[in-house]
Amino acid sequence: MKHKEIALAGNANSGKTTLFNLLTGANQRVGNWPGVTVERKSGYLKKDKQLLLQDLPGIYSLAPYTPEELVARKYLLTDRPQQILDVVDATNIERNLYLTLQLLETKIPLVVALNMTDLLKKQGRRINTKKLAYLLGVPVVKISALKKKNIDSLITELKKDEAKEIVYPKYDPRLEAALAMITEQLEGIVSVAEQRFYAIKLFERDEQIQAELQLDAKRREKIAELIKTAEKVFEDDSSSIIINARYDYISHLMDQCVIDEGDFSLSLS
Ligand code: GDP
Ligand code: K
Ligand code: MG
Repeated sequence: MKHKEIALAGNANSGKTTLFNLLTGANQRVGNWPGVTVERKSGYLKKDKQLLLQDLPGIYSLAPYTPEELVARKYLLTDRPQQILDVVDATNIERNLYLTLQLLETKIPLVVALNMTDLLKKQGRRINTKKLAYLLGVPVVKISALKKKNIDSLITELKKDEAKEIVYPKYDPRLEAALAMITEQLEGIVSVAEQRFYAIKLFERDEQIQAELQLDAKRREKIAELIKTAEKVFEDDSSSIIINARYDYISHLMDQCVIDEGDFSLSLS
C-alpha cells in the first residue's frame, strides 16, 4: 500500500524536532533539500509505517525571503503532500497562527498539534481547542511533545483518511473582492485548489510567483490595476494589507478561543 506523506510544519522552536523524534524514533533519513544547505529529514511513524513524516524547516511565513521559506513552499506547492501537521506553540499562539493561516491557503488538509500546552497553566492562559478547531475548520489536538502527552490522539487524527475540505480564512470584504478578481485572471492557469495561494501571492507582488506563472501582459496589467485600486482604498501597500488582514483574523480568533486569568480578575473587579 502506498504511504501517506505528511509535512511537519511550524515556527522555529515550536517543538517540531521533539515531536518528530517522538513520532519516528530512530526511523529517520537525513539529507539536504535540493540546491540548498537546508537539512531535510523524513521518517515513518513508529506506530504506523504507512505514515511518512517529512520535516520542513522552521518558518514564520511562506514568503520568498529565506532559503527555508522557499524550500518549504516549493515542497508544499509542487509535491503537495497529502496532509500538513502544523506544530503550534501554544504559549506563542498569535505568532504561530500567522503561519497556520498561510498553510490553510494552500488548501492541503491540515491538523494542528497545539504543543507546549504543559506551560499554559503557568502562563495563566486557557485555550478552547474545540472552538479553535471549529473556527479554523481543522482538527486541533492539544499535546506536549516534551511530556509525551496526548500523542496517541494526535496519531489517531493523522490516520483518518477522510480529511475535510479546507476552507481558507476569509478576510476584509474589500480585500476579498480584489482577490476574487485576481482569481478570475488565474482561471485555467492554476488548479482550483491552488487559486487562493496564488491570488494572495500575486496581490503581494511576489516576484518569484510572477515569474513562475508567466501571465500574459493583459492579465498582468489587469492584476496590477486591481492591486493599485486596493492600495488606494486601504491607504496601505499591498503586502501590509495582507499582513494586517491576517493579524485581524487572528485577533478575532483569540477573542473567541483564549481566556487569560487577567481577563477574569478584570471582569470580576
Ligand atoms: P523546533 O525548533 O521546532 O524543532 O523545536 P525543538 O523541538 O527543538 O524544541 C524547542 C525547545 O522547546 C526545546 O528546548 C524543547 O525541549 C522544548 N519543547 C518542545 N516541546 C515542548 C513541550 O511540549 N513542552 C515544553 N515545555 N517544552 C517543549
Ligand atoms: K530549535
Ligand atoms: Mg528543529
